[in-house]
Amino acid sequence: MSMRMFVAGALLLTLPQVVALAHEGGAPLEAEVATEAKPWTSLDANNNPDSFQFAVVTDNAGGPRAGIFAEAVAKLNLLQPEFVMSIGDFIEGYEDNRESLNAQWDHFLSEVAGFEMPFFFVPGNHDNGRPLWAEIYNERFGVPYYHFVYKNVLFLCLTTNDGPENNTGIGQAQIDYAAKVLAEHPDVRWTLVFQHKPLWNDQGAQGWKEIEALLKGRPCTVFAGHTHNYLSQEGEGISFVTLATTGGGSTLRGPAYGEFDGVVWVTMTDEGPRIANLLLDGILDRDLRTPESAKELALFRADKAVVATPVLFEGGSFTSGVSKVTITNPSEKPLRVKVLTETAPGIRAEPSTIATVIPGKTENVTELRITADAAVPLAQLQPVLLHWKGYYDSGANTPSLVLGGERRILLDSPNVIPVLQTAPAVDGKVDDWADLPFAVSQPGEVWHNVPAWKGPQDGSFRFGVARDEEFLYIAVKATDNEPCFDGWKYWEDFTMVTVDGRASDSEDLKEAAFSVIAGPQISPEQAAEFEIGQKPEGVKTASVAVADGFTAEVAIPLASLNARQGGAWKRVRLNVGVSDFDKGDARDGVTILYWRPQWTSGQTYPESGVFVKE
Ligand SMILES: [Ca+2]
Ligand SMILES: [Ca+2]
Ligand SMILES: [Ca+2]
Ligand SMILES: [Ca+2]
Ligand SMILES: [Zn+2]
Repeated sequence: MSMRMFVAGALLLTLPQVVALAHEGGAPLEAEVATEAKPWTSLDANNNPDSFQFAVVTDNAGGPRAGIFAEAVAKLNLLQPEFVMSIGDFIEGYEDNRESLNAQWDHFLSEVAGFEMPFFFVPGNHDNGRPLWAEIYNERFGVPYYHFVYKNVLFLCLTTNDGPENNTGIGQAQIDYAAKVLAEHPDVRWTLVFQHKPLWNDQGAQGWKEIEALLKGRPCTVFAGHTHNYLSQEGEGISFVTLATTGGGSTLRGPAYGEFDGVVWVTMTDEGPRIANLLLDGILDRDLRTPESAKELALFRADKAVVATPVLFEGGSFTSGVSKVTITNPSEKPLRVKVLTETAPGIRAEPSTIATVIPGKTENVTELRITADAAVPLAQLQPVLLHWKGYYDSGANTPSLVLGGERRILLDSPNVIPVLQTAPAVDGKVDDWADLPFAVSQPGEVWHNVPAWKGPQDGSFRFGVARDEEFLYIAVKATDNEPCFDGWKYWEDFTMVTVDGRASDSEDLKEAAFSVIAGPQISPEQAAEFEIGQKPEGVKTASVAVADGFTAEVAIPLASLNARQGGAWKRVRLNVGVSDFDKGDARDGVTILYWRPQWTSGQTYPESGVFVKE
């Protein structure tokens, strides 16, 4: 493709340079920028006039789903191909009287009439697979096979129900026709064949070997359908593409199974066709989100939709308690909701599931009784998980609006801090700790990138809390399938201990709380960038990498608690988090596993993570 470049005003350097580029016959791409550096990579627009774009729609029969083909028409009009091809099975057929067949065609053609560009018919077995059907098809569309040429590309449209009595196959007259057409167009740059059945996968198909022999040796792509099952194949130097559905019967298990409603977008280039599969669900018009629809959805805050109170108990071990689960529907529309409870072994929730429809602007309250088969020490308790899904069901061909999330019911009680005779060395190694009793295999909150945490085998941790007369000590052992300590900023593994040293809940938490970060590769500068609040003088941290994760120790001077609590400290609230970064998680951001919900989150409660002196 040759191009001409026009440079206007190049000698008048005081004027902005005007650059215009044009393909022969194409419109010039004009731009004005005075600088030598340009805010573009090229002015050579991708507009080869020999290239063109068309779409292909596929099966609409065999248990058709109403409205899908009409949806494809509307969505192709958004994309504006030059024309639309097809591979047949337009109507369900399978009637033996003219009247009902004609009624089916009238309905289908009323949908086709919506196309803003030409549409080319190719018959399928539902359209012309019996003599009467073929008769009606030919009355409406003239011929069952034909060809045309566009920009030196041959389009050959065949019928695969051309055997005796319109059974499967390609008859001699059609083979002769194809031979003649192909002979008359020896030098086209590409041959595109459209036919209903993928006869190349059918060894016994009458006439196909002859067609294949005619196509062999020329650049050629054959499109078919019929199986409702997408498959891309190569053979005999020919490309074969079998398409899925555009409304035809399908269980729609998705692209991996070749089952989806879609259209094919073909760009014919100098190098051959470039084929893109577009799922109908992936073609959305500009009004997919408007202020009105955004406002409607904003009512539904995932962290407010399902709320559960913590189960608080005294005495260090848990036997049973009740959480109040409130599901709120802020919309006028009914909310269909399902909640599934997940408990640790030995713990039961009753009811174990909630499934209900909540009328508009109301809430549903369920009392969930949580029971341990045998008393469980606090340090070993894991939260009860509520996995919920909410659905606002909508009209034809629009999927329900599906909302979902997780809520965690914390089982919590104040902890008494053990006193040490010998202080641990704050060196990051935890071999000087007899035990790290707090086991966090199910976090109280998974923060930010929730799906990146795949469960305890991905990341879990244990921690211990102890004191002597001078310091409060916290030791953490993180276990991780993929330790990462060479990251940038928070893209690596570390622990974060948050301390609330207030005497009572009435003081401002924001002013009183602080966090301490420790990790094998976290520098003091990096920690300082992410730590919150005013860290007191004399805090010590250390962390080392171990084979399956890392360990860390933090020491908080008790003097800082005394200063806050007027002389003799009595209690402190703690939260321990572990950032588990794994290389594959980067796409969706950082994940921090917290023992208790963050104190700034909507799921926190005043009694979370309370440790008392005695
Ligand atoms: Ca140590
Ligand atoms: Ca992960
Ligand atoms: Ca991990
Ligand atoms: Ca990791
Ligand atoms: Zn078919």
